[in-house]
Amino acid sequence: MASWLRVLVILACLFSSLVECKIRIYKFNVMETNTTRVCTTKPIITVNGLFPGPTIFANEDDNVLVKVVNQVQYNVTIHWHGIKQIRSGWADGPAFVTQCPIQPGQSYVYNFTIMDQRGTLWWHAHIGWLRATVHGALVIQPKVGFPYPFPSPDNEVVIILAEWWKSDIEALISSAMKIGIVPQASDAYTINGQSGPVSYCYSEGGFSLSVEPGKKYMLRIINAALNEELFFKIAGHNLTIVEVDATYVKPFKTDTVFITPGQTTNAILEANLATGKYLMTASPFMAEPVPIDTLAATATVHYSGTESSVSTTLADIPPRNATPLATAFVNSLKSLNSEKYPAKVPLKIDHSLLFTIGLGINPCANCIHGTRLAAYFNNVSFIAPKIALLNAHFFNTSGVFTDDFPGNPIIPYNYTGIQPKNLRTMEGTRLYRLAFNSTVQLILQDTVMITPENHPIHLHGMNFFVVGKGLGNFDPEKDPDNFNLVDPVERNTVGVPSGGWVAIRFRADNPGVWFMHCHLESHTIVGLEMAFVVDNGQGPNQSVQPPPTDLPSC
Ligand SMILES: *[C@@H]1O[C@H](CO)[C@@H](O)[C@H](O)[C@H]1NC(C)=O
Ligand SMILES: *[C@@H]1O[C@H](CO)[C@@H](O)[C@H](O)[C@H]1NC(C)=O
Ligand SMILES: *[C@@H]1O[C@H](CO)[C@@H](O)[C@H](O)[C@H]1NC(C)=O
Ligand SMILES: *[C@@H]1O[C@H](CO)[C@@H](O)[C@H](O)[C@H]1NC(C)=O
Ligand SMILES: *[C@@H]1O[C@H](CO)[C@@H](O)[C@H](O)[C@H]1NC(C)=O
Ligand SMILES: *[C@@H]1O[C@H](CO)[C@@H](O)[C@H](O)[C@H]1NC(C)=O
Ligand SMILES: *[C@@H]1O[C@H](CO)[C@@H](O)[C@H](O)[C@H]1NC(C)=O
Ligand SMILES: *[C@@H]1O[C@H](CO)[C@@H](O)[C@H](O)[C@H]1NC(C)=O
Ligand SMILES: *[C@@H]1O[C@H](CO)[C@@H](O)[C@H](O)[C@H]1NC(C)=O
Ligand SMILES: [Cu+2]
Repeated sequence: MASWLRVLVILACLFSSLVECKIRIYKFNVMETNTTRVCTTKPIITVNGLFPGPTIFANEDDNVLVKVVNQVQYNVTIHWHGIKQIRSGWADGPAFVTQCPIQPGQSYVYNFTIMDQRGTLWWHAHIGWLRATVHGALVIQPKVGFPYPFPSPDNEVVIILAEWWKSDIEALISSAMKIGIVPQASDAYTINGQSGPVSYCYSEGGFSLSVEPGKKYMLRIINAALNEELFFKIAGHNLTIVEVDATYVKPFKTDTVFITPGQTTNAILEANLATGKYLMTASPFMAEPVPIDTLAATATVHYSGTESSVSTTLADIPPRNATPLATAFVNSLKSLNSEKYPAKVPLKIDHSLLFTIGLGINPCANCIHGTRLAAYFNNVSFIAPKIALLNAHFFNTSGVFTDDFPGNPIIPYNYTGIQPKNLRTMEGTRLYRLAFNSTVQLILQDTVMITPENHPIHLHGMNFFVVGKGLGNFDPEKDPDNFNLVDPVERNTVGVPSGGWVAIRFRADNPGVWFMHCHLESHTIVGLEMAFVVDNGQGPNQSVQPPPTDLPSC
């Protein structure tokens, strides 16, 4: 873009309360940065030297242009998590799915327009485990003239929850993969980049949120952790949940937020006490008890005028396996489903699919145990291609993927019964093809292969409605009777309960190639991924745009 135009746009944006800002321009330098905030002084990879990275602010309908400049030794891509990318799949970001990586020294302008969504989303690297430190918030304000459908808060605050490793994470993951072992767990959790004053990982006191008595704060909470579902709470306060994954929900009060990696939650904090300091915590959830300490990241809500000597009111940290707490939170989520924001749940279904989810074990000649973990949808462990799937789809390049992904398990069995003897999986780059505007019901069924686990599954390119869930095996005769087709929550990432299932529905109204994967990186990296290919409809308005000229090549 010409520099005079840039200046003009920036000026317009400065007065965005008067003039609606149509174009948002950002520059992301991906760089090595020294940090002393958490635990160690090792260099980390950041955007613009910040951890968490910069917040992108936009309005619904804005065109967002982010020039990403790769100044590090690693290949980089950035994903705009939850942005629907209507016809602009080239800007979605997952490496080898919608683009080749931005190689060291190269740059790429992500160009997308935010349509028909508003709220909190986020962005993160979508290659290797770089997203551990390369992530930030994406705040979408509603269009002018469309106020929030709840009382406006006095202030808004981004709260990013993450995981921290003391050692170099890219080195750790590549050596673990080479010899087929599970990469070591993180050393700490963080709230806005700091772990809080915990003994095992010193960081300068932790994040502090200053509040004034009587005021309302909207917390835009993001779970950017790599491998942990989290509980979030503030001592002495209830929170009112008003939105998840940039869709409005029927407001409800809770003292504990449950949030999986990939999800976002807007919660109103009423500073309804006169004074004091209150602990904010982020602590892990794991349905199956595991022998790991419940370490929590801590921060503080600090009422103005409170002496620093006043002691902090502590929060009860939920036990790691507090499944009822997680379930109660999830069960409270319902779409707002108002006249202005109707829940457009597909009622007629064109594709009725069931994907099993689980972990298996495959032989591996170079691995120390002679085997490695593999993860799958329907027994297929995803193998990344050498060129991007969207490229192959757009240019009809054969030999990159097949479109024969099984819509249902090839060999049905009792998924949550006794563990099968054969733990092998198939490998492949298989996609599931959908006609433009066709409708899908997808049952995501956990299995007990190796161990049942809660998997947060994320779909790119389209939101879905969570119409049902249950424990054990999905029963196609009885379970649909209990589906909520009126006001189910709409989102982009859903936790599949450990040893159970969820049912989602969506309309394939966005042409392109859309990745679907577990948002636990330890599962993603061993193949818990697949993609839908949504064909073009009629004419340019229902077709993938041509690729931008600066799209990286492999
Ligand atoms: C980071 O710190 C190391 C050691 O103090 C120093 O050699 C290096 O130049 C620093 N890097 C940056 C990018 O500031
Ligand atoms: C962004 O994409 C739109 C739609 O393809 C295009 O019209 C516009 O020129 C692009 N902007 C830039 C700066 O390339
Ligand atoms: C939070 O909500 C619960 C349930 O409605 C209520 O029992 C509790 O007193 C509330 N706590 C605060 C601090 O408002
Ligand atoms: C790919 O194939 C489709 C369907 O046959 C055709 O409409 C399209 O023009 C082809 N695209 C290219 C780039 O050749
Ligand atoms: C599946 O296995 C579980 C656990 O052994 C058992 O309770 C259940 O009845 C089995 N379901 C079917 C359909 O056989
Ligand atoms: C998965 O695929 C492997 C390899 O083809 C096969 O041996 C195994 O039986 C399959 N498992 C299931 C549950 O279908
Ligand atoms: C998609 O299908 C629905 C239901 O048949 C229809 O109402 C809608 O107009 C279609 N959308 C497009 C873009 O064709
Ligand atoms: C395509 O979409 C644009 C913008 O929404 C609209 O103005 C135009 O009429 C549409 N064209 C067709 C052929 O539907
Ligand atoms: C980056 O990606 C390119 C294209 O796939 C590949 O050839 C290259 O080896 C990768 N470089 C690094 C540093 O991983
Ligand atoms: Cu994901």
